[in-house]
Amino acid sequence: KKYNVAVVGATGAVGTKMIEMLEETSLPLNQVKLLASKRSAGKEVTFKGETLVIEELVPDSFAGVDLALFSAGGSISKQYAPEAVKRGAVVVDNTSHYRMDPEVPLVVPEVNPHALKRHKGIIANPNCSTIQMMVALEPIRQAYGLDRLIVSTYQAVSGAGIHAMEELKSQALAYIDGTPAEQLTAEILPSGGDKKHYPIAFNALPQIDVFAEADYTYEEWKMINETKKIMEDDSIKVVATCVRIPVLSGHSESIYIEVKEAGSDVSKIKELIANAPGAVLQDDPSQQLYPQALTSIDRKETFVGRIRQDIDIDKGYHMWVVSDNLLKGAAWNSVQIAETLHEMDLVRV
Ligand code: A2P
Ligand code: 11C
Repeated sequence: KKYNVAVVGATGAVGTKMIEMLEETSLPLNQVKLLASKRSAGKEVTFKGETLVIEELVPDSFAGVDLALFSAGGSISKQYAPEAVKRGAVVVDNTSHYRMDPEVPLVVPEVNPHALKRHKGIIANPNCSTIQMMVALEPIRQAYGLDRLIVSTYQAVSGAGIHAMEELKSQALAYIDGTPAEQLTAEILPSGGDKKHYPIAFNALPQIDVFAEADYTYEEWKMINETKKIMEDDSIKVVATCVRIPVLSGHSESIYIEVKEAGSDVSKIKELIANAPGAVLQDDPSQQLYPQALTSIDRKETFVGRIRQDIDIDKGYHMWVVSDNLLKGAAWNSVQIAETLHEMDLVRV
């Protein structure tokens, strides 16, 4: 069986990477269909040396499609994912729209591939900042249990899309050219959906997405709720502070965990990470070796370092976790879900 695959949002920051991941996938491919808005229809993209033309997304785009990867925003997924399923396609959705729907599996293949078995046509790809945290923490959870985690993020602008990347670049150039901070043009960040916009160049913005319950942002709630769903444990205490920084790609996270069981130590935690699927241990203070956003770009793995025991709490550990938010955080995790569906013979509605 060879699959017809559609990419929805093919011109975006994530969609572009989905195309790259499909060029290297082990998934047997027949046709690849690239979909975006009317604005992009007719644009050409090279795929494995061939020219593909972007088509306008309409419900009938999904006729004959086996697998559809969505990354064009929540409202597009809400409207078109059911259209794709109706036409027999399995949807891997990278937006937040379906993630907390109890009928929809929320999957990180290294953590809960078994959840794919109960899919009814739509599988949700978690938020980028959640995914890399799951890859790093799952081996520790399996060995010692997780009582609580406290995470602070340092997130790249590509998480907010291609236009946010352009916004950072133009502000940075303008600021270096002498434009004062209060005259920099900001139209997207911290959140396209909020009223006020602030410069991101040479700044740090403690707001990702809009504010929600108890003064946490949606991004923070995503990390809290998605962690419990993916790890299938509502008793894990999770809290997050999400911050945007002027980095183009590569989300970084400072994570504090407290494990449940006795018997852990730093060397055992390091060994767990070193052997964990999808994780790479980069931790040697004597060589100044630790994960960095820049060196994570275009890599599929999640990098973990700065692992230390807490000074006061026996079962407490700190670590620094970095991954390319457009790859493991989005495009690669989606294509990896598609590969896993194929391996489990689940590419059917
Ligand atoms: P387009 O380039 O035609 O606007 P990003 O997250 O990087 O901003 O990318 C968003 C993606 O979603 C782009 O590929 C964009 O296509 C696509 N998109 C936005 N609105 C629509 C729409 N109404 N129908 C289909 N695709 C859309
Ligand atoms: C960011 N994590 O970095 C967001 C992007 O729920 O899929 C992904 C938003 C989502 O801005």
